[in-house]
Amino acid sequence: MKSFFSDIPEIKFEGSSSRNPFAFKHYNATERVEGKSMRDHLRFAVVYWHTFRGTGSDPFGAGTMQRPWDDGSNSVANAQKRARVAFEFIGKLGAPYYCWHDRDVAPEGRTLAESNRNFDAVAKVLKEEQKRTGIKLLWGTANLFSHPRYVHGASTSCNAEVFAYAAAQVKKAMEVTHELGGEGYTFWGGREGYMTLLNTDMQREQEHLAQLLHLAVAYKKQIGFKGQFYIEPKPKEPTKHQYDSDAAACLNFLRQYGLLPHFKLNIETNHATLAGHTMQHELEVAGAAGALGSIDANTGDELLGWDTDQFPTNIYLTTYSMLAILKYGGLSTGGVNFDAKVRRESFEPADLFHAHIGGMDAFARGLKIAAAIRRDGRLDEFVRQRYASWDSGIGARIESGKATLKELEAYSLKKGDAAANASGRQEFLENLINEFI
Ligand code: XLS
Ligand code: NI
Ligand code: NI
Repeated sequence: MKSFFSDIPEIKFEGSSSRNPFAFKHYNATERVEGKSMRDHLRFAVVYWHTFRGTGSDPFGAGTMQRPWDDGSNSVANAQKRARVAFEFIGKLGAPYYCWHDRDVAPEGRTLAESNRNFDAVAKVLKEEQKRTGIKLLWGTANLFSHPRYVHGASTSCNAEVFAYAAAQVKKAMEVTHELGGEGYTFWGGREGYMTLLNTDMQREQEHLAQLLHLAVAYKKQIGFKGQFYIEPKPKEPTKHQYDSDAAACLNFLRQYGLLPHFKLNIETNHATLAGHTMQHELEVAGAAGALGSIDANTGDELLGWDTDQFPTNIYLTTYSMLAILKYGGLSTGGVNFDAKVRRESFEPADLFHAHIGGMDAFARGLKIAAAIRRDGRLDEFVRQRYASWDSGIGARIESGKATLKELEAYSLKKGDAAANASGRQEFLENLINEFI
């Protein structure tokens, strides 16, 4: 096949003094950090939807992206060609993984049967390309939000026929993920929420969402798919309120419906900020519950209130993300998936390289800085000290669950006022972080 990126070299690590825009300054795949290669820590993935299907259109204007390999048609042949180009791109970049929705890779047909045939025809090419390049599928997912049939949601639709159709789509997407050796499968509740409560039976809708997930868990077992299931929280957009609104809401939902053992969370930065949280907060909530699975790495614009899905370049963001990820043992089945799109104004193919190189370098720096902070030990030691009153005496007794209210009253009456508090030292700790940035 004709090369579409012949003017762009394979992206290599050249070190921080390099001025080559088509080189990594910090991401050195084989360099070891905390005993593991950067490649294995970060497990970078390229998303098919933004990178190969994004047109650059917005509510006020048409698409702008120059994608010379794409004939603009909805044909299977075009989709197959695009797949080969995608692997040329991912291979040159040196990312080990990619992710897709069913409808990104293959065109939707007039019937479900035709859609499934189209999907199989493109999956055949994806499989060949995976084999040729060694690039692997981090996770697959079904697009249950773009088609007008999903106007009222998919599994949470008021229309049972739509639930059935969504279930069929999930079944097929799971099969193809399995066929391609996918290491995970993600559920993002695209329109699983409401626009107004006036027309919504929220309890029933949530039960239906849980039902679809239970059906998927059962089918996973049936076909022997060993990949990890993920739920991706997002509070709003396209709906006013999405049921999987943030990490805490997802965990509560999974627990309530007996699904927690089967799922981990896929945390996306811009979704965290839309929920009014930091990425670090969401990672902590997931990690503390043993449910930190994967991340959709992007960033929002703090002055814009929607999911702008920009590439992450902020070193504080990547440092805080990697601190949380390392703290909870790293991404095992998951990865750093660039659910991000180049700006509408960045319409040349070369911009796709700049965007990914920048994101990968930002995460590599975040990883190195987080590891250095951990090696230094002062931050951890400060937190350990801060809770030292729990390690012995009355604190240890409370933690052990043996203390009663009566006993604590007697203790406090005898002691008088609680012991003086120590400073939280926020500014000191912020300065400490800056020593490493
Ligand atoms: C949209 C979501 C979506 C999921 C996959 O905001 O981030 O892209 O990651 O369905
Ligand atoms: Ni996402
Ligand atoms: Ni998103």
